[in-house]
Amino acid sequence: MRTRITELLGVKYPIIQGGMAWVAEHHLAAAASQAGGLGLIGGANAPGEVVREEIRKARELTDKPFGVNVMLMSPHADDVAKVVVEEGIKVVTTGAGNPEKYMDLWKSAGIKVIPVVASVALAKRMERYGADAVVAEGCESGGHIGELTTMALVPQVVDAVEIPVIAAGGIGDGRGIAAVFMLGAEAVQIGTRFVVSREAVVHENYKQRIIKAKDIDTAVTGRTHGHPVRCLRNQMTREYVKLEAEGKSFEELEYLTLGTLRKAVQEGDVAGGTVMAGQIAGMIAKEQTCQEMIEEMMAQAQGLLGRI
Ligand code: TUI
Repeated sequence: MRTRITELLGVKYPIIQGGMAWVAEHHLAAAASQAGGLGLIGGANAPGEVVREEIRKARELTDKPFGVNVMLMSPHADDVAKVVVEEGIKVVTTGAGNPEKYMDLWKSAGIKVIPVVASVALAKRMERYGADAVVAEGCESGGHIGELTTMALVPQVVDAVEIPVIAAGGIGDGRGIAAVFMLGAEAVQIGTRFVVSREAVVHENYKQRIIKAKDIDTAVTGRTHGHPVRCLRNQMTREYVKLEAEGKSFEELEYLTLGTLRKAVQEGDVAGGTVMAGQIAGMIAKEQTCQEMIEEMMAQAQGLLGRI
């Protein structure tokens, strides 16, 4: 399955592993790239030097291309933006904001820039600023989300821009890949399923919570402050909803969320921690290697698309 995205990125398969905070570190990024997709290191809230180390460690594990996701709400975003240039990273994705102020720096360094967008307006703006592609991410995703579903967002973004569109949100198997190709996407970005990959250095409790999740087990916190985050329902989300109703400030609530994501991913506190996951968590039944996942999904997608 060759598309403009496989050509642009120089990858075998049109699958990008999401640059998830705390989860997308060098082991996962290297494994996803090694398996023929595009792995991403998630910059999240990490300082530039930590991201530099992650890049160097990933390079020891693979000679395939991988990228870095720059989380624009991070206080270290300016530093991370420079580190990716200094380290010769070829692909950058961005999330949770508008990356305009970094576009010139990255484009002049020859970096392929792929902003994650949740609206047609931002997609068009990013194209004008020289983006090479966009990820259109629907609100089925885990983590920080926009308003529209993947089904509604992807075809509208495809119609609005000339650059290739990568679909994200609610995709967990080959059926989802085939479906978004029908909507005009030329690749997919997948997060939640890769959390449960063998290579993801994520606490076993977190992986098991995703494996045991049912379709209706995610909740969205933070809607009142305009920063909605999807995660699995637990003691933390109940507490958050309570504090949100009491009118606590965005800063207080944001602090609660970010600190507790690390607690869930690294310490396995899946009750008091934030267990970010998308709506397809209910479809994930077992841990597999990145290679097993990618090959299974591609075979299923190709079978379906071949029939049409
Ligand atoms: O960024 C993500 N997902 C994330 S980031 C993250 S770390 C975090 N944790 C807690 C609170 C906040 C952040 C966890 N998950 N996905 C990409 C994405 N970007 N989804 C939606 C957007 C988005 C939304 C609005 C991008 C731009 C935007 O508007 C920007 C503008 O200025 O118009």
